[in-house]
Amino acid sequence: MKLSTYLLETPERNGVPRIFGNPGTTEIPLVRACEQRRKLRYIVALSEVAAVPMADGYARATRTLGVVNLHVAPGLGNGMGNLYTAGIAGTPLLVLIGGQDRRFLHTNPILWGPLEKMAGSVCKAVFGLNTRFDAAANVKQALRTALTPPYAPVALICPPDLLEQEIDAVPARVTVPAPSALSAEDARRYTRFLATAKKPALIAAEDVHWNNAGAELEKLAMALGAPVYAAPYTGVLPIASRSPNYAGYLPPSLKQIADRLLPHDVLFFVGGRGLRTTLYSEARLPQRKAWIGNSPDMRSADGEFELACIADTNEALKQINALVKPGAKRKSALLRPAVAWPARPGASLHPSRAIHALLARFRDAIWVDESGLSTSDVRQWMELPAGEYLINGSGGIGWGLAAAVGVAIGCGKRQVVAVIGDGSSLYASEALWTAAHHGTKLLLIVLSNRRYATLNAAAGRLAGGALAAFTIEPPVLDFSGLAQLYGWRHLQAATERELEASLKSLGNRLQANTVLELKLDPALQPVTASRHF
Ligand SMILES: Cc1ncc(C[n+]2csc(CCOP(=O)(O)OP(=O)(O)O)c2C)c(N)n1
Ligand SMILES: [Mg+2]
Repeated sequence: MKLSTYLLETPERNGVPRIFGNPGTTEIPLVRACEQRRKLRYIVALSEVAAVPMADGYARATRTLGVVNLHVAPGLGNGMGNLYTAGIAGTPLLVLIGGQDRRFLHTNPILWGPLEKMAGSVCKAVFGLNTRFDAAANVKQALRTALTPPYAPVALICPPDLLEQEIDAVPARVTVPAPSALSAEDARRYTRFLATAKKPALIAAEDVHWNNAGAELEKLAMALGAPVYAAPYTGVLPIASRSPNYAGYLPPSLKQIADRLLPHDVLFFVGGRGLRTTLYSEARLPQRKAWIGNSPDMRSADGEFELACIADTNEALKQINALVKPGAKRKSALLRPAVAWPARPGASLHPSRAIHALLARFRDAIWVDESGLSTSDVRQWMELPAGEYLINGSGGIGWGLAAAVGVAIGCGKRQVVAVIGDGSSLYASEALWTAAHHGTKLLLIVLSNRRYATLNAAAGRLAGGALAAFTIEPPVLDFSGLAQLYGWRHLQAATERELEASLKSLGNRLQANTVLELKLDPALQPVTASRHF
């Protein structure tokens, strides 16, 4: 068969039904082969900046491998910021990169570039298709590497001249190394370690999502009466926020984390590679610590781990749960910290009251959150199942809108809600086209404060006050124009009454992709705004 067919049929036989990408001449063999397949679909994004988070959001929400196709050097360059994000959040992505036709590569044709070097800076491994003899083995190896934890993007460079050649290979399922459990002795060690704790805390991150370990984590938390915190910037909610032991996301500041964890004597990190924080702050974490997770690249923010094992977190927690003395099921006393509920402000729409109302209205939806300074409000009140709240995870904004489109394509029957800051919504807004083209029914809530309010909050700390550069008006951005450009419905609300009317007009289930633009008074801060720095 042609290598292009093999390249598509191998992921297809391994459960991949979609490839996201922005194609060019080098992708013509691939796109043509895709159009001849019955199941596999090539989902066009209008830029690589949108294609990568679409594949990432799709992968996270469906807990499967995402595949994205990028066009030679500039296309790969456009995708790199969001490949970085996928790597930090630990998403399994196979990145098919169009190489140049090797017959004239020595002439430096347009779009040529150091693909290996570029991809190598944001992918955990880079493979190439070099000859018809190594091609099948390298396709399988790239796929196997992408499916093997720790998850991250894996690149496969695909020169189109080779894709047209016949190879002698049969597509098949690849064998992925089985996830490892703890040794019996290590399982006992963790259990003894937890038994010495008076007030343990569990800190969960992405591995819990990918290993499907939320239920085992909840079981351990119940047995220990320990709260479960999500590590700061965890890209997918690792445990149900309805759980009686869920204690919220840790704030992205070491000082605030230290304050929050002060009542605890033992910290058990389940998954992840450490604590991702925003600005430098001075603080100690004097607690005894243990870690378990998928990546050898883990680090302790302060002090050292007494125990650390690389293992599948679901298997490991099962083993530990089998050994933990079955105590009475205990709820944690330490839950999300209370906040003062804001009074209704005259005619304006308070951002916290708006978020609260929207969470109540769409409590059964999957949420994608890049709402800037409102993010901590969303986390304060959300009551969502594990895996159904997604953020970029890296701090790299411009991911959320396109990721939500990927989530909506992956979870066709579910309502998806994206809540995005006005600034963040404009990095890859062309993703709206892909949603319209595929008839998703996404709700995009744009928080229009005409500011980079998060940066002003940081400037308050670092520069003594807001900076002119962080005001993004004039002109006043009118999102109805954006909605119209891409064939989306547009609603807007500047008061609580208008918000109520908008929600009413949406009905029980959205009938069309809708932008709901909330016109906010920038003087009104989210009630949890101080948690960001
Ligand atoms: C890729 C990337 N570019 C720039 C930044 C810096 N940055 C952090 S927050 C922010 C503004 C976010 O604005 P908006 O989405 O309107 O939310 P708000 O802060 O107003 O709540 C920017 C530009 C970043 N984090 N990532
Ligand atoms: Mg803003």
